[in-house]
Amino acid sequence: MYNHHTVEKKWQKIWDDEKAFKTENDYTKPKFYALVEFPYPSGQGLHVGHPRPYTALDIVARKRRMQGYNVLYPMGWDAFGLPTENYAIKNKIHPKIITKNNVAHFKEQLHSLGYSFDWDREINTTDPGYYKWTQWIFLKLFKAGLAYKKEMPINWCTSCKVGLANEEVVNGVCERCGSPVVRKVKSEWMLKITNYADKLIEGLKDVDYIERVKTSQINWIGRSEGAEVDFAIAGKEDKLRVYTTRPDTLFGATYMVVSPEHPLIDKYKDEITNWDEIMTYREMAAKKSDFERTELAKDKTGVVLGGLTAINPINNTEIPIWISDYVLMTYGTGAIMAVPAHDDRDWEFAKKFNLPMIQVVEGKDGPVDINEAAFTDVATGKMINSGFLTGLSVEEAKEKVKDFLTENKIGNRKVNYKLRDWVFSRQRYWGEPIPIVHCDKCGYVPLDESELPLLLPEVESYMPTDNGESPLAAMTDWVNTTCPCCGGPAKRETDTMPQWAGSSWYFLRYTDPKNTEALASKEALEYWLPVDWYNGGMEHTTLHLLYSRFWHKFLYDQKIVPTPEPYQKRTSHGMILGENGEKMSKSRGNVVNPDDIVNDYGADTLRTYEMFIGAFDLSASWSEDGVKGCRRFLERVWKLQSMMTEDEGYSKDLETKMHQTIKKVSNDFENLKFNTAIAAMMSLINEFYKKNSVTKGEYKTLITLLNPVAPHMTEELWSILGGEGRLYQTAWPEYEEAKTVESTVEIAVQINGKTKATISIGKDDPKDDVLAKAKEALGDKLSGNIIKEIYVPGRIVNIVAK
Ligand code: ANZ
Ligand code: ZN
Repeated sequence: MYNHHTVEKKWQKIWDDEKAFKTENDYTKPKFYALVEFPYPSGQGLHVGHPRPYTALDIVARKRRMQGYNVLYPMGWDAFGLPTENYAIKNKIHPKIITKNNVAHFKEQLHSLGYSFDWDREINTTDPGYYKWTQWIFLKLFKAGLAYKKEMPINWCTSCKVGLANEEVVNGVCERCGSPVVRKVKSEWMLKITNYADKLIEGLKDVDYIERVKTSQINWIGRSEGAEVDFAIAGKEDKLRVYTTRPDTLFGATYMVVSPEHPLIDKYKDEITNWDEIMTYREMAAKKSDFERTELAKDKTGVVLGGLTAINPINNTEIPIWISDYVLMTYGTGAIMAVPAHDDRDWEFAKKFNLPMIQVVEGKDGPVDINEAAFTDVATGKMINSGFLTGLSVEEAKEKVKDFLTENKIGNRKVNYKLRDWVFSRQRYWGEPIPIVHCDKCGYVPLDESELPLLLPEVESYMPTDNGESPLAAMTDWVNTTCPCCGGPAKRETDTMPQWAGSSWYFLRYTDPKNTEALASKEALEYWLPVDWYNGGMEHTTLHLLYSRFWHKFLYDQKIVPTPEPYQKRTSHGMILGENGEKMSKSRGNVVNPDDIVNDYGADTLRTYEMFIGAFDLSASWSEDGVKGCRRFLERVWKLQSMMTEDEGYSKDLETKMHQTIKKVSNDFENLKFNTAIAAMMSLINEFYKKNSVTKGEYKTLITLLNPVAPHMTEELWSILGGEGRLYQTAWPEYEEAKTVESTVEIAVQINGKTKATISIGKDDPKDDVLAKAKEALGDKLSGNIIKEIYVPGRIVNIVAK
């Protein structure tokens, strides 16, 4: 019987002692940098979702090592963040201690799974030696004008008492705790990720990311091309500027809408005839999130601005101005020209308030009925009711009107982005201090680089404050300092960085984790970058993945890193759900603890199971029966010992199958098709069991192929079989293409299209031989006159007879 307890412990110890997976500093070898997202060391420990991506790239890393690559497969801890801080508050333990304990637990669990991480390169974002460089990058951003402070309404989580980035607010509630998010005006550090919007889109052309990651980054950045147009306010100096992606529809603008927060409203306070109504509406709108406001399905609301009207600059028509919350102050100019005939939201609004519609684009057969819905098709029809634009296509009209706007100085071409600058301040304790001081005379002054790391001071209380200040603000000794610029009294910044900071560059640190002079040496970065393969969760596509690409592109512009993109390839795994097909959670009582599986069935079984559970990119439901099935498979591999012959070669009848299996497993591992690779190995051992025999050569090849998936058991078998050295150092098996195709095939022999016999022939046998063999097989069944003999090589024989 195979005993996983002793075998797994034994090999884990040997690998540790031998430093088996220590990455070489040999920069002459071809390199392979495999990366998985480092975990947040939560109090819950590892869950069964973690081993799926970690095992997947462990397989690829192990295979590449066997193919002669110098492999970097590192691991570390993304350890700053709210849950630890919240736990610290509740239990009155320092977050540092909690982090240390959680990391130790996580590490032990990962170790028990036999991953080939190079533990000598372990990093932790909360180590001063690490966050020194996070702060250093922040200073570079600040000096480049990409970090700035801004008074702004932020998303404030009422329970975590912390400002959140837009990305962290999901359907109006805090992504972490589910509590309502309200708006609060605060002065916040911001990073100008918007300066990199175009580069972040462009760069996607040069990398090998799965399609859904690319599309969702592109949509998130939300680049759109259009025009800004100035509408005069009747009888006033001021103009109302709008942003539109459809300037071609200018003749169809029948009213305007400004956001309830639009500054022009306050300016004309005294002239607006229904001020009270406007105020009531504003208060109502302030309570909604952007998400609620722009939801298409939402019933449209609004109030007309009494006493003010606008003039459409293209035809001098006077049109009303409304306020409505479906127009956001944070996008474009906060005002729109409404074209109800051709825009869905404007259409709903116009229907509700009985506003006129003018159709300016027709369908392919002339004007269409706009009574039932807006006509949004832009590809088929021509412009109508549009003065000098009439008769043009939408595309032609767009260009023509943009020229007209520019020439007449009533507008200009304009590109807009959905992407907002990154809110980088957190009013919390457990994060990197921002290395800036504020001096009344000199403003915001960066610390000198020699002062880094700026250590997180010890505090009495981590409690966030109700007024929105960080707990650091209460530490007056730490806060009061001198200005690096003028030497006068100054105050330290008390906000800390968001958790996304440390993870925005961690892949750089792994290349040279102990460097005290630089975030990593030039040589290490030159050699290891870009990361060859990065696998991580879909949920990080518009957060971590975008942020880290931004920092990397900035560091590239600063000539600190040698490549414009950090990751050459990005793939993503599906979730592992409970047995009931629902997300695993304590409240559903369907959580599987990986420690239990390792204990009961072994790490090799858990690894095999998580790879066999289904297509890697799709979510899959846990099944204990499935785990047992994988354990049985491994036992069948183990028991082949009893039927082994001493022949070091492959047996004649299985030669093709052996070459086919090597080919399939090699390719499937590289294409994340672990389940089919394992299935191929299962099918191979079925052949051995059918014959009740396996040669030593076949057995060795099988365990070599299986080694990346089930490293402990296969290593044990290797030593039992007397294999040379260690299996993890053995060369990956080769296959010969020619030997992967069956040399003999079964083909059907037909008379007048009806199959009468089958024969076995050599693929390259000459036609005459095949026909002779076919006729012999038909024997008496063939009668009458043969009219025609057809042979489709390697496929079929058909004899036409009368
Ligand atoms: C007139 C028009 C006619 C529009 C038409 C669309 C269709 P994207 O692609 O997302 O950039 N818009 C502009 N600013 C807005 C704001 N602050 N809040 C809400 N909506 C806003 O969309 C740009 C379009 O969204 C703009 O083009 C504008 O409506 C609206 F047949 O202008 B359009
Ligand atoms: Zn100063």
